[in-house]
Amino acid sequence: MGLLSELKKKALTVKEQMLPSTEFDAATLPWIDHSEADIAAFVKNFTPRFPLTFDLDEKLRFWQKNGYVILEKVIPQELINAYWEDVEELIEHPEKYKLMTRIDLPKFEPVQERLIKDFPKEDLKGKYVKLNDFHHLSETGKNLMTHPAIVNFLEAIFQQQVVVMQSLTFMFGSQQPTHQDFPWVTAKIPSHLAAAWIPLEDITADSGPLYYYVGSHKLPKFNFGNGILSNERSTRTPLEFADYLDKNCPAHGFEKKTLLINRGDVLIWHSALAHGGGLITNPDSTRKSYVCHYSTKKALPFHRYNLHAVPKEQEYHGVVIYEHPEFGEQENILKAEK
Ligand SMILES: O=C(O)CCC(=O)C(=O)O
Repeated sequence: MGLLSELKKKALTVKEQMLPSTEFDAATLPWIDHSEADIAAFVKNFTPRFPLTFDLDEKLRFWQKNGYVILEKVIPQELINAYWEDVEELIEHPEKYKLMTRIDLPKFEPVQERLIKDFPKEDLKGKYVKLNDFHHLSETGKNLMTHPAIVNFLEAIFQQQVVVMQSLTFMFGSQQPTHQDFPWVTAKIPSHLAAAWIPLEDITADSGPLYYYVGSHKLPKFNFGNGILSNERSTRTPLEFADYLDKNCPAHGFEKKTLLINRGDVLIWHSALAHGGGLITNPDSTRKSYVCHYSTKKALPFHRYNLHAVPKEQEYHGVVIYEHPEFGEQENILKAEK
């Protein structure tokens, strides 16, 4: 490390220790997170981009109180089938595609994240596989993550142009410890973040379903030793964070719920909703799912793989998706059917 960056790091460390952040910045908070948010007035004046397929007033009230919404039967089955066909093509022919993939198995340590072609093919169909940002290759993935029902809801809560931040595709449950997304999945404005959990099959209780604590977006924020975001200067670990959430959510009366939704439904959750992946109790039970994180143009004016370059923009259903900064030649290599 050069002298200048070392000095910078020291100054930041001191600043964060003296004055650690304890909350999101009120000046950039989405309107609905303000205690005085007037949902009735908002709905009266809001023009959704697409015809509404759910009761916006009811869903916004539910979101404000609970930190999530479930939109039922909004995604067409054909769109889900077409996306899964792309996933199968990828897994059958990994040598053709440039995609970073993570497999959390000890045998792949210390490099558990690699180009998909660098894993043995048989492991790609097993557990602990996370396909990172497959939407870059799959145009259907882009159409699915920007389905009009999702866009209508995100534009209502953010009141700004929505931007895709990342996506994860799973074949099996993640069994991830409890966490909130904002300390990790950071844009310039950490409160400008929401995620959609799109089941690609009906979800069963034995497959390690997602769980979440209802209302936990209002929990006082965890201090990583240097504020509410986790970074290389933090002195507290992800496991301490999980422990804080698992103890304090029940203590605040936030009920733990399991997400048993079906193909066609979608869960959208708040940046600070505590959630995790449940235990897989039947090792054969798959849990095919597509998890997409979104921010706003203001908070994420760059691709998160290259914070300094001006990104190439694409637009799907009004949502900005930045082209992959390194693998641009493979963008949309799997075309959506016309
Ligand atoms: O789907 C899961 O099990 C976990 C996904 C998740 O927690 C996340 O993407 O933040």
